[in-house]
This record gives sequence, structure tokens and C-alpha cells, in this order.
Amino acid sequence: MRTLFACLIALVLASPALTSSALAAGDVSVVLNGRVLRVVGDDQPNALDIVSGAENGEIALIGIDGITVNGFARLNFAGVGTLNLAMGAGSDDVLIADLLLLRDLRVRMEDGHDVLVVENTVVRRRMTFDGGDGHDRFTARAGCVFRRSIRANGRDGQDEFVLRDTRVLGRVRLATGDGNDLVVIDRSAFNRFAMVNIRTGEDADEVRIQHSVFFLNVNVSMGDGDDYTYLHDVDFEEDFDLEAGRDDDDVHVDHVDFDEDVELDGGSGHDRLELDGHVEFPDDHDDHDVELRRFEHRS
Ligand SMILES: [Ca+2]
Ligand SMILES: [Ca+2]
Ligand SMILES: [Ca+2]
Ligand SMILES: [Ca+2]
Repeated sequence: MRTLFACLIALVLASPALTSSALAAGDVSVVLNGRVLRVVGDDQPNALDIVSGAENGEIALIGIDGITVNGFARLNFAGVGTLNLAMGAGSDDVLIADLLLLRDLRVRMEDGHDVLVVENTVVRRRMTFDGGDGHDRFTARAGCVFRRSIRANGRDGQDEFVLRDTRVLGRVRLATGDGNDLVVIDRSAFNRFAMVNIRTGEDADEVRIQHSVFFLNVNVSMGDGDDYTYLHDVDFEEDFDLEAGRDDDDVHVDHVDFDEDVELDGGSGHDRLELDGHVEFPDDHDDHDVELRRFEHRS
């Protein structure tokens, strides 16, 4: 297999026209530099699982669908503190599962329609995600804990960010860029250092926040376009601020406790605010600002 691989490399070097067909499977190269494991994809689609290895604390990189890792189907690394991914062009698909990362998780998916799923993983320091161009998806689920900040950038394209069954202990900034984007926060908790900022940019976006609790301020800015915001079974222990932006926006609030200041602003355009089920605003209006502004229809 490795001989075949060397032959393919030689062929590719001899004839640039063969690049895409000869290396269609794609290859990932990995270097451990100190405690930083740097994973670099090529310009083809790279599918990769990064999971806990057989030995205690080891990380296993497993190529999927014929993808190789430094020429092998699977490689293990010990002593990894930071995981740093740059997946290159091509539509890449990365699963990170069951890891304890003592330092950072930094992911750049770059061009192509990319997918990153993080499951049951603890990141002790910072998590960053950059989808690059294309329609990109970032999902954290199944018991993830981010002990410091999360910063995710979608850029152009229709991006999807999902935080499900996840706990965050630091600042959260989700910016999906332009394009019709979706942000879902479900069954998650954000502690008293976790200020949350969501910005969905131009075009028609959707933000769904449900079954979650926030112990610090939450700020949602939907930008231009006909946007939809849905809040269901949420406890905002501190301030909540929503700017629906220009164009015709829908905001649906169902079974939500607002404990401190609330500002829901429809912006310009024909906007609809629907308050459903039990929606609780702070009792003492002298001490709290509650502003529901610029909605044409309220129910
Ligand atoms: Ca790639
Ligand atoms: Ca991308
Ligand atoms: Ca986008
Ligand atoms: Ca928008």
C-alpha cells in the first residue's frame, strides 16, 4: 500500500494533470510539535475520526473511506495538549470524540462544505472553529464541556452551529456570517462566566434556543434578511437582548423566564412577536428594563 502510495506521489509530481484523480482519496499529514498536534488536510475531501486511543491518554487518528494519516490508515499520539486542525480545501468531515484536551482545540475547515462533530469531549482551554467558505456545520453534543471560551466563525455560505447537551464555562461567540444560517442551542448550560453572543449576519437566518439555562448575558443579533428566532423552555438568569434587524422577522417565545433586563427589538420591516405558554418577565419593573419594540404583530 505504501509502495503504491509512493508511486502515486511520483506520478502526481510527474504529471500535475493527474492530481485530482490519482489522489482522490486525500491524505492528512500530522506532526506533534511539543504538546501541539497539528493536523493538515490536503485539497481533497478528508474524512477523519480523532478519538481516544487504546492506551491511557493517547489520541488515535483514523482515516475514513480510504483517507490516510501520514500514509497509514491509523496513527496514535501520546502527550497531546492542543489539537490544531487545518483541513484544506475539499469538503472535509471530522469527528472528535471522547477526548480530554488539556489545552486548546483549534479548527480551520477552510474551503468546501465541511462538517465538524465534537462528542463527549472536554476542552480545558479555548475552542475555535472557522468554517471558511462553503456550507459548514459545527456540532458539539453528547456531554461536551468547554472550560474556557468558544469562538466559531461561519463566514459566507449556509452554516449550521449546534450546541447540544453541552456545558460552557467561558465566553461564547457564534458568528455565522452571511448566507442562510442556523444556530441551535439545546439542553445546554452556560455558567456565570459564559457571556453568549450570537450574530447571524445578512440573509434569512434561524436561531433556536431551547431547554437551556444561561447564567450571564445573552445577546442575539440577526442582521438583515427575514429571520426567525425561537426561544423555548429557557431560563435567562441575566440580561437578554435580541435585535432582529432589517426585513420581516418572526420571534416566538414559549415558556421562558427572563430574570433581568429584556430587550426584544424587531427592527425595521414587518415583524411578528409571539408570546406563548408561560413567559415570565422580572416582577420589579423599577429595577429592570423590559422593552418589546418595533413589532407590528404581537400575540
Ligand atoms: Ca481537505
Ligand atoms: Ca468550509
Ligand atoms: Ca454563513
Ligand atoms: Ca439575517
